[in-house]
Amino acid sequence: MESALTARDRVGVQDFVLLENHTSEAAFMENLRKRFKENLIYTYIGSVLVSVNPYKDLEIYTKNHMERYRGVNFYEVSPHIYAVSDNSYRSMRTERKDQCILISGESGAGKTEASKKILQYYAVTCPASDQVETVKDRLLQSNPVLEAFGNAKTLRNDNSSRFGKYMDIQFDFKGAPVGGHILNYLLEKSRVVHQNHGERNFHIFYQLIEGAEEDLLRRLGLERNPQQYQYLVKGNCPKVSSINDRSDWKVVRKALSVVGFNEDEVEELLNIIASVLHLGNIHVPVGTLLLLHSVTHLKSPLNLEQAASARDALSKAVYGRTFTWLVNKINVSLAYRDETYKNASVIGLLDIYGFEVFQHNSFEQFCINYCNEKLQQLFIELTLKSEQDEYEAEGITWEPVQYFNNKIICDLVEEKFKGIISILDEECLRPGDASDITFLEKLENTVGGHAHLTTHKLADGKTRKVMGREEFRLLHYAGEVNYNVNGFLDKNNDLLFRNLKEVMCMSDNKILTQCFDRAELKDNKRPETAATQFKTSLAKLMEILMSKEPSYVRCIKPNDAKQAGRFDEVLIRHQVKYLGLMENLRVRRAGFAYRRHYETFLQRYKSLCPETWPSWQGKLADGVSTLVKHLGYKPEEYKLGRSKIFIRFPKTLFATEDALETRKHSLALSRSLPVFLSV
Ligand code: AD9
Ligand code: MG
Repeated sequence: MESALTARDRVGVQDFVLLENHTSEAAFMENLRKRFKENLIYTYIGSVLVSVNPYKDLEIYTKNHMERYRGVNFYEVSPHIYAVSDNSYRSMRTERKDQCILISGESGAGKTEASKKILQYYAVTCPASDQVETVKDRLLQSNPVLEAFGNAKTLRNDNSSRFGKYMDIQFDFKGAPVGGHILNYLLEKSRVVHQNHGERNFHIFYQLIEGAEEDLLRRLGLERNPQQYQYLVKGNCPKVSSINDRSDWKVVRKALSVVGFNEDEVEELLNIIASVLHLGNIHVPVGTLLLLHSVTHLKSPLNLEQAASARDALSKAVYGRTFTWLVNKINVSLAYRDETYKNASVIGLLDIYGFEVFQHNSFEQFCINYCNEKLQQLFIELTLKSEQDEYEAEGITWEPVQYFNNKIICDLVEEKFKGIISILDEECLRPGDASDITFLEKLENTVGGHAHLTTHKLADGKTRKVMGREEFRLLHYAGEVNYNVNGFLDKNNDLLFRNLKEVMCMSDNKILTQCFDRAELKDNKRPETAATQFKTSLAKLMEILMSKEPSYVRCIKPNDAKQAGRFDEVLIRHQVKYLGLMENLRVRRAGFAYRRHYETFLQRYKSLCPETWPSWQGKLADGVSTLVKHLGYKPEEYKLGRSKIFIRFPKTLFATEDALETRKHSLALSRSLPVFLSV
């Protein structure tokens, strides 16, 4: 049998707090690298799960694996997304407290995959009844539907989420999933009408064209060739090697039925998708479609460019609203119906679009990266807070660790009056000569001196050559991004000609009439800008998350080539830095590396002390105290809290583990390897 020590040499430690040289970034990286090479993509920092995208299918998500993690303590098995799932589930059940699992990391790091694994874990391992089976299916099948309409190939990720998603899974008192609810955040609508080189439109367009039966295509007036459609040729990338649009179509088509769409509804939905494509080809005379009708019947005459932009605005509005309608429709199908379930417990799953930087970054990247700042801020506040709370609850003194707090960047973006969003809104509402450039000028004048913002103008009036005249640069927690202001005002205003809205309201497509409500026409109030709506919805999301007990999955992208087996040191070290993993580790270690409930600790090590073996009859705390004294723990090595023992150094625990191992060997027990050191 391989000894514990050599196993550690080969595959590293399963929890970074066990690293001997815990402040060294090199040791951290080495551990991550060792494990990655062995296909061990998961490692803990205490209870935080660090996950490195393997870019290949690993045999670690089978039903057997799920069983292995079911009802088992976090530390008794090797790190896994299932361990986090199970831990949240058990906390929800035993402590009756709502949970949330926050998955973060940059674009392509594996957030969406992680969230799917969690959902699958619950679907398979949680108790069920007949009715519950339908709910489980619907929960699972909502994914392919939303991904078809809300994900797309970008340069960073072939299946990139272009909307933010927060999903509540509701459980009844028996622990069976009984319902769900999805909140969606700001879809990147601009993709409908334009894609950068090497990128695609949303998957559904290609799936429909490649996969639909001849009949259906004919009814929709579509040809089986994406190149025919202006909205699909901008990125010059109709095919992606990792994607099979035709088989995906089948999956999505089936999923639509599972989540409760009847044939008519599917047809109406696809009609809208087809109409958007036709709209993009507006110069082609296909007079029968209602959507075209609307553009050609605009009352005010428009020049060519204006007409194209009005058409694109309509396409974006139609697609965006249909997406929201789709989420609502899924929510109706996921809503639990039984009144007795009113007091359901909840596990929330957050899977947003990850931080992204391209050559050209616009309003969409600004919103996406702002959202990531907010999530990072939450992580900082809650990891510090929960650690502090635990020491407090257990009556243990705490030594704080310094973090880089990205609140300063969040404030820069969202502060009232002098935040970037406020300044942008001001320009959007200002009549007269307001433009993207005047917005940039205002930004320079108001926050030009901010440590996290730069423009091409220098304080001495000279200009900065490396930056474009239309750009501002934000120094985000995850790195620098240059944003081009072109289009910021239009995208933030997100306005649609009134005539177009009117025509939409008259449509005989039932989905469209739900998307474009007549009441909206009467309302002359200016709608809130896109950025402000986003800011408000993010603030609400933070409140929701704060009210729950959080678990974290920190996803890391190993390389930019989307390749298996490639561990790019520079890229990964950068992520380790900005995700604050070293600080996270330091916080964990500044106080006590380990904490265990008295009962767990005693149960595991009682055989090492004659007074606690085979069982301890007195108070648990006294038993633990007797045990550690017998083991020779020095007073500075541990503290006894109200319900847990806190151990300062990993080596103390290692020694105890070694003692247990020696005893096991001497008893020639063939039981499994020690839990804390197993991989
Ligand atoms: V984005 O911010 O939405 O652009 P994500 O969601 O972080 O991004 P995603 O989960 O979509 O990334 O992962 C990207 C790709 O990496 C997937 O399509 C898989 O091909 C691959 N991946 C990610 N996680 C795993 C995994 N656990 N096992 C195998 C994985 N492949
Ligand atoms: Mg994603």
